[in-house]
Amino acid sequence: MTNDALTSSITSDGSFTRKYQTYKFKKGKGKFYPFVFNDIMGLEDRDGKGVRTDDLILALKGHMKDGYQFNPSSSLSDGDSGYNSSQSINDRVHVLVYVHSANAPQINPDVVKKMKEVREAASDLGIPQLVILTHIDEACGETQQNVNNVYMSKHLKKKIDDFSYTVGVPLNCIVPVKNYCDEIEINPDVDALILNALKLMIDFGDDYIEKINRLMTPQPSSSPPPSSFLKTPWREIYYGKNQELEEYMKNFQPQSEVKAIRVLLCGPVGVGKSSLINSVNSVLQGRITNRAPASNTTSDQSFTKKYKTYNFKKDRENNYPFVFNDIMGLEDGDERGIRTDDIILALKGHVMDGYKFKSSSSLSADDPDYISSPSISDRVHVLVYVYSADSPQMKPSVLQKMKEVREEASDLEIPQLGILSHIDKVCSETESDVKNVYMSKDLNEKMNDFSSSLGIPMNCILPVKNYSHETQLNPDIGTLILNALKMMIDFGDDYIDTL
Ligand SMILES: Nc1nc2c(ncn2[C@@H]2O[C@H](COP(=O)(O)OP(=O)(O)OP(=O)(O)O)[C@@H](O)[C@H]2O)c(=O)[nH]1
Ligand SMILES: [Mg+2]
Repeated sequence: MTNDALTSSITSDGSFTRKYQTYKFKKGKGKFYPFVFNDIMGLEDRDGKGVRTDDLILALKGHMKDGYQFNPSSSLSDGDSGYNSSQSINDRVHVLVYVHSANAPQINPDVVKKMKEVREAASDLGIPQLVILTHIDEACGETQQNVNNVYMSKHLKKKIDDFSYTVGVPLNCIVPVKNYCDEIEINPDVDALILNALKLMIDFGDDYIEKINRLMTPQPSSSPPPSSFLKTPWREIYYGKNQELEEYMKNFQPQSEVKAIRVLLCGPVGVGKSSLINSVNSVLQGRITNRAPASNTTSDQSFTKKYKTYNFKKDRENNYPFVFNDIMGLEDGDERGIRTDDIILALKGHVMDGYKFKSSSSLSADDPDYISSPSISDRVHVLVYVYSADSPQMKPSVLQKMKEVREEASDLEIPQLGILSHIDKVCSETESDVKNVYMSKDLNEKMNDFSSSLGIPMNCILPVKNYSHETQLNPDIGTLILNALKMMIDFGDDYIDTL
């Protein structure tokens, strides 16, 4: 016979147990059973008396330190010495047992309410729950005589049914016991009931721990997710031939006497227009450069505000015979971002280098930045729509603006192509190696969407990764940039030949 947990023989409506206490059970010398019981203060009717439900819930979650002294008028809080803020699975409760006396009158509604609150929290946490109905020996004469009569007592059956109904615990989770109280000898029948209840508790707890562990360890999925990766690329591209492309750029001469092929970049805010200019320059200079200011902040307002021409140094004296024009980004809504009529003026060569765009009004013919009689060189020879593979679907108003520009450019017969940037952001395969660009189904889909929304043929859409965080050149990024650049200048060259 043992008496580790202090019990009270006085019948009172105030709880005798005041502390949160963990009890271990000795198995042998220096050994313990792998289960512990936690005793707490009892639930009482009325607020400010007995254990608080929020304290009970904190205990369920493992926040209550062993030895914590309950305070019925205020709950344990983060920062208290009794609060365990770094609780582990071991500190959590793995089985919640409601103990109720078969000899007690109907449970007080306030206590029922508190029990339900705890039950709800425990259910949310997935903690298995069962009920131990004690004092079965006092339920009726038959059980008092012999606890083996427990499942024959109608009175006890009714008690169990009532309790199940009131608290909402299924009947098969309610087990009757008789605790040792006045005995000095152990009784095998009493033991059988206790052991039966104990078995249920540890089995429930074990199932719960297994469930938590299962949830915490990633399970290998039985069938692999559908692959978004193709076995063979859908478009051929030759890597490792940058030198040939660089040579091509060096030897390139426009077919007509136009000084430089003018490439205009347009597209929504933050898609990488300025970065594309920097990336082209980096590839041509053989080192990372940053001439066109690009913005690293995510904003819905364009960072670039001016019409700016960028040329690229070929050697000490000469520039390459092509220039890029950076402009303000297109924004969602009216009077926001660059105006489409300003882009159209730029296409026709009316916009002076350095002009600062205004969202509220277009460049007018009497403005000093207006070129009234543009030369062929002032005009745009290739229009490039830049879009990010990392962006969601284009906003309808932005798409509408792009379409307006496209219509005008088509009227002017300016060749157009699309550049899809941020390909490294589409999937882990392109992030780790841009050479995978034509094997990603997602990217293929993005390029198709881009093509169909603007009506640009797929073979005029090229993917790139701009230099963004890199401090060194990467030949494969270079290949994509050089391929895009070659298409731009070839298209431009074809166009100026017709002028
Ligand atoms: N990872 C990655 N980042 C990129 C890429 N292209 C651009 N960026 C980043 O995207 C951000 C915006 O790039 P910008 O070049 O400023 O974009 P923009 O189109 O000029 O933007 P506005 O001038 O504001 O209209 C910057 O932080 C760039 O470093 C790319 O291909 N991959
Ligand atoms: Mg910009």
